[in-house]
Amino acid sequence: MQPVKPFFARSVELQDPLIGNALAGEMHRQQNQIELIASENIVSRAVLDALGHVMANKTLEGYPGKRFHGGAEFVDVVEQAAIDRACDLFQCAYANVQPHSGTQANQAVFFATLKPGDRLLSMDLAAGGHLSHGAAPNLSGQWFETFHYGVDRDSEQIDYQSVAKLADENRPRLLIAGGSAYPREINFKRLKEIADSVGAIFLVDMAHFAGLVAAGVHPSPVPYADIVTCTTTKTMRGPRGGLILARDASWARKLQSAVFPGVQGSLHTQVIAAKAVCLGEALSDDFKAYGQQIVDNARTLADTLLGHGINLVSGGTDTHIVLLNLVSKGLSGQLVQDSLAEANITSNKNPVPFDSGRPSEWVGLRLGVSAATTRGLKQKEFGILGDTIASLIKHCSHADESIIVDARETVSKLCDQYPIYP
Ligand code: DSN
Repeated sequence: MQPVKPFFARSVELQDPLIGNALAGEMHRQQNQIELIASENIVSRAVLDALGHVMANKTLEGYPGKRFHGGAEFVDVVEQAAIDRACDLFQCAYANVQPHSGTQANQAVFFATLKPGDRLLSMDLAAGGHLSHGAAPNLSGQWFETFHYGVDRDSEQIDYQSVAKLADENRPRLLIAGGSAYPREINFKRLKEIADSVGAIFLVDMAHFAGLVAAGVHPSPVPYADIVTCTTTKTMRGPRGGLILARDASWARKLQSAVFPGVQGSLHTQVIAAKAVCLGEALSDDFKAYGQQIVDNARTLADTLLGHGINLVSGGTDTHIVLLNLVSKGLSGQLVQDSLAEANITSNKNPVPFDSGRPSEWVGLRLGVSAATTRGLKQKEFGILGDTIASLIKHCSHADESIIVDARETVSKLCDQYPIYP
């Protein structure tokens, strides 16, 4: 017998030091900073095992039991488990676990439900919407005639009357709810009524809050929406990828062929395995407790920042997202993002409702608590983080190096106290 070739045994560190060092650097970065980007999370070792598995070698097209290539028996087990777990978790009759991302899940829904030139109505980007919901630079904005609804100027929450008016005036074929930076619960029942009143299909993109729905700490859109999409990252705490769900099977045939062969080819087999693991984790009681802790932590962070006189879009949060409006401080989101980064807290600048500037001029900062909650931080630690963030914001107007030194020490202690990955 020939010995196994070094090709099959050499680690990436030995095989490719440039990439190996960057991977090690990324591990160190994640271990030693507090992640507050709302679309990120820290996955389990089991999810990482699946992502790095030889299942990645397998090429397959089609669906379990109906493949175009041989050797599908183990991937079929994995994909069917992912489908069954998704249906169980979200109480729906249909699940497609193949979309490579949330945007591709949305594209498949568009392919199944719309023709080029059809109208869609969705939340605008500054109000918290998403690029793939008809934003001008996105394919969806170029191929469909898009109308946007926003939020009420006072409450900064969805203005349902204006959605109804826009729907009535423009008669969209598709009404979309959900986005990337809306911190409040959405009234799915009201939006379904609006969609029905104009004969529109109702899509909810729950990419950000899917994990909260899974944990039972946020209302589910599944009973109201015709189709639901989400990612398995963010609050779901799984691999990068998308899901399409529907409470009944009426769209199943069109959605199946819209994903494959409509907008995708071979499935990412190892990602499907990781999705199955993450969906299994999300069915556990531990995940329910995790979801509740996310909501508790986000409220603590919001209350702490409000206590420091920092304005929050909509005045608070019902989800994992806390969106700061820095306009009264005379600061840009970029400046505050950079200040937090100096203390090893990672965040992102964001538009706030009615923000019309370029990204460098946006006056919002989006914070999300899911990843730090995965580390184990609870309300007490989020109170400390809120105080630290408030002092870093102060540092932006009144530079004081001791603030950075103190904040770095606080973050370092939290990271040591709540380590990730041995
Ligand atoms: N839409 C981006 C975000 O929310 O950060 C990526 O999912």
